[in-house]
Amino acid sequence: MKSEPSRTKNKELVQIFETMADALEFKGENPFKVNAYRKAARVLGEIDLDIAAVKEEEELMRIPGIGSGIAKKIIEYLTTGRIKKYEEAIKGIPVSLLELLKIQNLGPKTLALAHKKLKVKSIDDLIRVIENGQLARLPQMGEKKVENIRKGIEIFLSTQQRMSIYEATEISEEVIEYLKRKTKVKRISAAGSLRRMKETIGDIDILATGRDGEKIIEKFATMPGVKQVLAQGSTKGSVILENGRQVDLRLVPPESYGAALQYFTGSKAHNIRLRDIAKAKGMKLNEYGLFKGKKRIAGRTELEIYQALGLEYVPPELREDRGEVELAQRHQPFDLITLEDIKGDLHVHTNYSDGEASIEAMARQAMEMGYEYILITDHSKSAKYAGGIDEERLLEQIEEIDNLNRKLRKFRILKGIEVDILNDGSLDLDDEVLKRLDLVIGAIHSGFKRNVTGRMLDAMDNPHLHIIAHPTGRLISRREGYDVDIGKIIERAAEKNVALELNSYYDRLDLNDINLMRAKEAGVKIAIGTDAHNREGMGMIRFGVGTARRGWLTKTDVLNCLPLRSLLEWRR
Ligand code: DGT
Ligand code: CA
Ligand code: CA
Repeated sequence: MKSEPSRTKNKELVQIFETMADALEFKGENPFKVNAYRKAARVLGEIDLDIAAVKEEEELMRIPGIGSGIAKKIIEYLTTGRIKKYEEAIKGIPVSLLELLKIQNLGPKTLALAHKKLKVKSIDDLIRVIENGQLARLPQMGEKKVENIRKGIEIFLSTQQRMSIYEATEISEEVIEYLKRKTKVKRISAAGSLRRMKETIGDIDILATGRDGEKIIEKFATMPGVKQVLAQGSTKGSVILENGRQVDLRLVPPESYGAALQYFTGSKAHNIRLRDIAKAKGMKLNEYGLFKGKKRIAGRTELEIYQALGLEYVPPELREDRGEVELAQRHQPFDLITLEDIKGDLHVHTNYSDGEASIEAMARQAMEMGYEYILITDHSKSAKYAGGIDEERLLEQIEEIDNLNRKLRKFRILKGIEVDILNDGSLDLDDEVLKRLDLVIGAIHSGFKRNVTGRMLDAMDNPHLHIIAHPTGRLISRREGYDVDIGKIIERAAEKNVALELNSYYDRLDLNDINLMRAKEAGVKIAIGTDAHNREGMGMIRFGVGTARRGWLTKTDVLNCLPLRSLLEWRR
């Protein structure tokens, strides 16, 4: 599991650097410094290298994103078990306070003030000073600000309890892999919200068949990484892992596997609809099968259950009772987009801005994934915190891409940019340079409260812009998103033939399922990109495609299902 002996040093260092970034931000330190630590944390979390095996500073500095300052601190940690600068950074800040910095709308300055004047040290303290009105009475605070903080707390509390789809996927794959290796399970699959590809997951449900259930459940309950066993029998096991996450394993007989998979995949709302349909046909549906009297007429596979109910098979991602049952009754095939339909990644960073890998490395990764093309989209100059590039540097990048394309066969690196939409709605780079690119993505990265809708609409007036990035700006675990009228954006995007992005990064998934349905309805094309900052990041595409499926998208709705030539023809 996650706590295998290898790479524990990486994990410890990720924690340390993240906390350092938070602490320095709280103390009002220079954002570049803060960012360097955040980046180091991300890099260490993602590289394959086990840091514990490193001896030399030089070795570390070869890792993109690790400079000499960070390298020195890592060596210090490996040799002495501590980092002096870390101790300095967190000095005087209680740990519970650092946690609070993850709350949306609660900036480091406000928190520092609440800490000093009202002795706020924990989330409970914070809720108390909101309830009794003390926070609103602090200088420069007021009811509106406090209301926003209250909303932030709600999001914080709700996402603290649920895990990201990324975390849930990693855990479930490791558990399934482990059980396949160590026990005699036959069929095994994730069920529940994870199989439906919901953006956050409460607990992980796994379903399996196999002889000697007791033994299988015992292996499950004693696997590495288990902190507490909630239940252990011959058909069900339930455990809490070291990281606090819950995993349930159920063993069912093969003749019920389809019925159980259907039942435990949910959603509850979808299941209720199916049960009613069964009832109306004089049948009974439960997790053991579909029955006519005492006779089981289906249960081995999900497909035979849907068929016996007179329905088209409904893909798990659609099972939310949002109209899928009615369509299945009319035998409309769903034809959803699949991972194999994706022909390229339309949002990728390189070491020209805040990415960690070269253009060529990202392109090679894309080729390994079987893509036809990749769109390079580094940040533009106003995004200083992300090392955004100016016109001159972009021209250099264009040249490098041209050279690489001459070298690569049957693959095309497309020239692009993730250009900032400025406060006045104009784009951050000259049209003269933008027009030399294959595709231009516009993005809001600052001024989240400043007329975001108007600025996006203005940006769409620029004929060089093709795609709007992460249109609502939400971060699932930490912020609600811009104050944007997404209905207006969708309407204008349809008019102007501008595509909207589905950003596949697990904490964004923006547009979300509901907005994707609206965009599709309006005839807007969707560009699925990963926003990858390294090679591994391109793997996030699976969450993008999962979300696209939840939004009912087919391959004809998605820009990067087009082969290269049609994609280039699509440009206005
Ligand atoms: P989560 O874990 O909160 O992200 O959401 P789910 O959907 O995984 O929910 P969970 O783990 O409570 O239960 C897994 C599935 O089991 C759920 O999607 C549908 C099914 N299920 C649970 N309770 C009921 C119920 O009372 N009636 C029906 N029909 N199905 C249920
Ligand atoms: Ca669940
Ligand atoms: Ca469950």
